[in-house]
Amino acid sequence: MKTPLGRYPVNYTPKAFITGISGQDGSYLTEFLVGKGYEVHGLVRRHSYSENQTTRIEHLRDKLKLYYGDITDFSSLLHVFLDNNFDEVYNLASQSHVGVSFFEPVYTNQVNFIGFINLLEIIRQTQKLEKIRIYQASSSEMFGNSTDKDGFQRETTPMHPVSPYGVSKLAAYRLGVNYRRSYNMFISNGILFNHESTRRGSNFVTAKVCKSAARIYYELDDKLELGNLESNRDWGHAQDYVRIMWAILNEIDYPDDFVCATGESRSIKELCDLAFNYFSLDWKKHVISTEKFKRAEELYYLKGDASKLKSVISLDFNYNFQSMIEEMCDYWKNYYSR
Ligand code: NAP
Ligand code: G4F
Repeated sequence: MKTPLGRYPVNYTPKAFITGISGQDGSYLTEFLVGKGYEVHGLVRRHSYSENQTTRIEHLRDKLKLYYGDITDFSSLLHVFLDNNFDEVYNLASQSHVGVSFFEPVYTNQVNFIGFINLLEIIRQTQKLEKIRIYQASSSEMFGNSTDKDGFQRETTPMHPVSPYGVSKLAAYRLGVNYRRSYNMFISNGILFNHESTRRGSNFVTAKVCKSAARIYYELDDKLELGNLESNRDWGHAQDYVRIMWAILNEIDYPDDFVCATGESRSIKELCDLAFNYFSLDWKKHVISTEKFKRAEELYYLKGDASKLKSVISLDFNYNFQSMIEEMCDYWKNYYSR
């Protein structure tokens, strides 16, 4: 077995617990931690279609310890933590769709905020606090339409979220800081900007566009309905970003809050241009903007400054925007060619 790099003694097998293990980031993080020799445990929700519970982590199933549970259900977490002492906890569980959060504001806050209180309280009362390190999946959505004068968002930029999701993430972020100070717990917030991959849910805009361009290419569809085309996002790759989550807990020996971003912002129109060009299509002939996919309040512009993080760890990203979108288009092209 490979010895995990970093702060653990040789031959020690660290134990990590991941909420949201079945999601985009959870699945890549699991691969990464298993590759480093961790014993990985994770919380999985019950789905009516059971294959959906673990689709993204099916290839790793025999290496994992999975528990049925829900972060809003205190008891489902309690028995896991009473039975184990973890070295690292990654809280990735989330109702993570911003648009959906306008339709499910209470549930979004129950999962993203109350769920995190559940987790922190159980950790505080059952774990060795001098040992355990906790990563909280905070989000650039917390900034809302707030930027510094130079057009970037960074850790010190005022946070004025414009969605129930953003509000829930800001509440959880502040709770993490509060528990860090109150109880001397090692809790770090990764303020991650958008990150995508072939495992991205296809109701997020990058995957929706790549998937739809593939369907139009194969003449399965002719039109793509999107919402607001005027937004800009700082898009990175999920595989690059899960390495940063780990580094925030393992390569920095104090808990803190860190922005992780590429520092480049792209528009939805640029995204459409790139994805449709991949299929030799003209997006303007196929994409229409409809009210149905517009949000009650929009966040128009994200561009992150990761200087604070770069000053303490190296950010070597394997992907840029173009290579990421091409990989996603490849994936959807192959998917429909079957
Ligand atoms: P994702 O693909 O939507 O995954 C979310 C995960 O949370 C899934 O495993 C989901 O389980 C689980 N989950 C949802 N509700 C739950 C509940 N009540 N109890 C337990 N688990 C629950 O999201 P992601 O893109 O991997 O994002 C990971 C985390 O980073 C999230 O907290 C997200 O808000 C945050 N984040 C993401 C980005 C981004 O651009 N991707 C940027 C900043 C922050 P099911 O599989 O059963 O649905
Ligand atoms: O892909 P999106 O849904 O991502 P959004 O809202 O930025 O949220 C993602 O990133 C956050 C980090 O900033 C995460 F915290 C969060 O969990 C999630 O992963 O939308 C991106 C932009 C928005 O401006 C949206 O209005 O695309 C615009 N958009 C235009 N048409 C659309 C659509 N978004 C979606 N999902 N679907 C559309 O049809």
